[in-house]
Amino acid sequence: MRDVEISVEGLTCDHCERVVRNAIMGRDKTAEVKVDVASGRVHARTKLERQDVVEAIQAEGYRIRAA
Ligand SMILES: [Cu+2]
Repeated sequence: MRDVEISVEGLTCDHCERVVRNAIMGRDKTAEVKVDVASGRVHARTKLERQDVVEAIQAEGYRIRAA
């Protein structure tokens, strides 16, 4: 398990939060996901590589903010 921290653009509401959480958990159902909509910060404790988490979020149409 690793901690992955990603900044995501365009998170606005509970729906976005759910979409992001489900996108990550669809690839790792044991992941612990925290989404802070206000700051756009997504934190996941997961067995996935960081890039896998990025791709899961991008696949839902969200952009990753450059670090
Ligand atoms: Cu939303």
